[in-house]
This record gives sequence, C-alpha cells and structure tokens, in this order.
Amino acid sequence: MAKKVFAEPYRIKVVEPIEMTTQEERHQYIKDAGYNTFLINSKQVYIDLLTDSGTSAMSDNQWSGLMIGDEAYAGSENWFALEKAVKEIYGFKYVTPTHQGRGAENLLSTIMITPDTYVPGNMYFTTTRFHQEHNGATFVDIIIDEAHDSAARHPFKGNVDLSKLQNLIDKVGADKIPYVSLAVTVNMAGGQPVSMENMRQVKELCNKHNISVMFDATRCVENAYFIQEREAGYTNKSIKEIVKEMFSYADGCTMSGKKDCLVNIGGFLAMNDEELYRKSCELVVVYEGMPSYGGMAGRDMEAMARGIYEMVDDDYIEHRIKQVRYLGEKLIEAGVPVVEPIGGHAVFLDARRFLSHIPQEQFPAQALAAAVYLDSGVRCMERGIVSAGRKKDTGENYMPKLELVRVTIPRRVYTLSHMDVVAESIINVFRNRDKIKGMKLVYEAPQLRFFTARFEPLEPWKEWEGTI
Ligand code: PLI
Repeated sequence: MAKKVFAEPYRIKVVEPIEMTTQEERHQYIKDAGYNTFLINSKQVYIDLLTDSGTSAMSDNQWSGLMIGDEAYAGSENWFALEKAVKEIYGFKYVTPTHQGRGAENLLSTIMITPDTYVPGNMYFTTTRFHQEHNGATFVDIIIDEAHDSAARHPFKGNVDLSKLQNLIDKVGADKIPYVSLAVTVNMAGGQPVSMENMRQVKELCNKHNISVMFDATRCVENAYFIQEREAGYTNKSIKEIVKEMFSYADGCTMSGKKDCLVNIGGFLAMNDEELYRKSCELVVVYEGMPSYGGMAGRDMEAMARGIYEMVDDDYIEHRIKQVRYLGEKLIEAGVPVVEPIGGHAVFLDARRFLSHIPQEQFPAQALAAAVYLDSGVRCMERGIVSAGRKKDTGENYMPKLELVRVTIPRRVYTLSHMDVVAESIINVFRNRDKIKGMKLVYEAPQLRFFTARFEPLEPWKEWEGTI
C-alpha cells in the first residue's frame, strides 16, 4: 500500500537560526535591491528558495570528510576519491574537475565548438547557452513543443523532438553540429525529465551521423527518479542502476556538483574519449587549476565524492521529489497556476497566468518574485524574459513562452512546515495579485543580465497585508 504520510529520511543534528523581517523592512530591502531577488542580502531573507545550487545541507559523513582534506597542490587523495566515485556512479572513463558547472561548460564549449556551428539542445540554460554562443555556435531548441506549455501534462516534458533534430541535421549538415546538448532534467522547462527511451533514441540518431551527445548531468538523479516512477520497465530498478544506464547513452557530460552531489561548490567534465580528455587537461590548468583539483579544495572534493554515493540513495531522492510535489500540490489546490507536472527541483509559478494583467515586456515574473518576497520574506527567482536575455545577432529580447517564477527547494534544508509557510504566502499574493504592477528595466549587464539587473515599478503597488 502506498504511504500517505511521508517524513524526512534524516534527523537534524545542527541548526542554523533564521531571522524574520517586517513587511516595512522588506519594502526598503527590495527597493534597495532594484526589485531583483538576486540582489537581496541573505540575512534579509526568511526562507531562501532562490536556488537549489550550492545550498544543500551536507550529511555528518560529508562533514567528517572535510577533516581529511588533503590540500596538496597536486595528486590529492581526495581527488582520487572523487574520480573513483564519478567513474563508478556515472560510468565515464575520464574525469576533469572544475570549480562548478559553468567551468565544465567553458572547457567543453571551448574545445568542441568552432565558429558558425549549431548546438541543438532540449531548451536553453543560461550559462550553458552563453558558453556555446561565446564560442561561435548558435543554440537550436529541439525540445518537444509540450515543454513550452506550462499546462501540458506530458510525463517526460524534457524529451527531444527527434524530428526537430533530424531536420537540423538535414538543414545544416552533421559536420556543423559539434554535439547535442541534452539536459537531464530540464531546468528552464520546470525541472522536467527526459525518458530513457528518448535518450536511447537521441543516441541512436546521433551515432548514425557521427555526432557526440553531451549530457548536462546537473540534476540527473531527479531525472532517474521520474524514470523509476513513470517509465515501463524501471519500477524495480534502483536509482543507481537507472543513472548508470542513462549515461550509457552519452559520450560525456558537464556537471554542477552544487545540485545532485549535495555540496556547496564543485563540478566536473566527464567523457569517454581520450583525446577530449587530454585537451581538457591542457585547458583546465588555464581556467581552473591542476587536473587533480580543478578549482576545488581537497576537502571540497572529499565532500563531493561522499555526496555522489548519498545522492543515489533511493529513500533520499524519493523524499526530495515528494517534498517539492507537496508544495506544488498545495498551490494547485488553491488554484495557483504552476507548471505541471511538478518537476524535480522546484515549483514554477506561471507568471503569465498569475499576473495576466501585466504584459511580458513589463516583466511579470520579476514583479511576482519581488511580490512574494514582500509578502513573507520568501525568496524565489525570475525565469522568464529577463533570464532569457537578448539575441546575440539582433540584440532583441528573447520572448520565451514560459514566463515563470522558480520556487526552488534546497536539498535536505527545509521541512514540510516551511513548505506550508511558503504555500500560504504564495496563495496570499495570488489573492492580492491585482495590486501588483509591471516593472521597467533600469540597468542590465551585456550578458547573463538576470543576475544583476535592476528594476523600478511602472506605477506604485497597492499595499496588502503580508502573511509574515
Ligand atoms: O552554477 P554552476 O556553474 O555550478 O552550474 C551551471 C548550470 C548548468 N546547468 C544547469 C541545468 C544548471 O541549472 C546550472 C546552474 N544552475 C543554477 C545556478 C540554478 O540556480 O539553477
């Protein structure tokens, strides 16, 4: 019989007090931050759901690993532990460490991309597309159409549309495609998974044309859980077995250890090709450090090695996904528009439907993230027109179909009671949505603008009583 009630598969040994603020204080803080939640100080936040990146709580086993950090410049013991863990769990032959995911993206894109090429991918991610474009490629979105529709309930909304990939190969030629970039799960689509069948088919098609398949492995354990839950033939397979099979359909991957690997910093590039490995070792020393640390301290590598074994624990990942879903279902029950099905790392509010009176050019998702902060001190993130940035050729804004606010759940950090508070606040904001007005952009950086952009409301917002 399926369990109705579920609880954290861990108990709390250390606590970190968090502070509450008043709504009046938050008015000032959000104004000072240019209505950008990235620019709010952490101390001014009550429940921090900005990201699940680098925000995990480590286990006692990982903390104890920090004490055996071997801080040698070369050949650290902890590097060998990390290399072993990656080879064993992901199944690749070679590993190059990096300080975080974008370090690996930089290496991969610099080595594999030449100007005037095309990198197809299942929806863009901000830093990933930046590195591809920076090296002269054009990103081409080959995700299934359902991924761009927040209400479409496809079980594997991260899947590649094989005909879109085939059409691109026919149009530009396989020699103009350095690799296919396949994210498992797809962050910007709402943390949506790719099915094992789809990964297999993408690999088969690419093999036919001699094109490499590079995974963005950032949240692959969450993807594995959805396969176990939803795909025929995988119910009785362990998460560890599913992860191993997933990577058998890849030639390599970039990885942000700050997510799945349950650490606060770290990443890697992994691959099967010896030549690519050699080139990555040549380049890693320029940007990251020796091929035996890649920007990480010995202790960081030990924590990550241990996190890699913990992340494939079936009970851990089941709880993680169910915690995110618990929040999502509370919001759905209250009529709040969210991306469905609920994804792996976050609940995504659909700002288009939530604030249907604000046109996309007036940054509804940016306004909504600011409004949730004002209401309760809960911090979340814009994932819409601001994050999408501008087209590299014309400088025009991308106008993504998805205009979302990501309410991201760090791993092993918050309890179900925190989720209740978050739900209450978002529901309160939903009831007061007509009081929220559009924004204008007053500062933007030339790339990855969402991190530092500043905004002002186009007209004053009407006050409402916050939940906290
Ligand atoms: O933040 P990094 O450099 O360790 O990783 C970059 C990165 C690559 N791919 C994907 C799918 C990501 O989600 C990602 C980073 N994501 C962040 C920071 C986030 O808040 O989602």
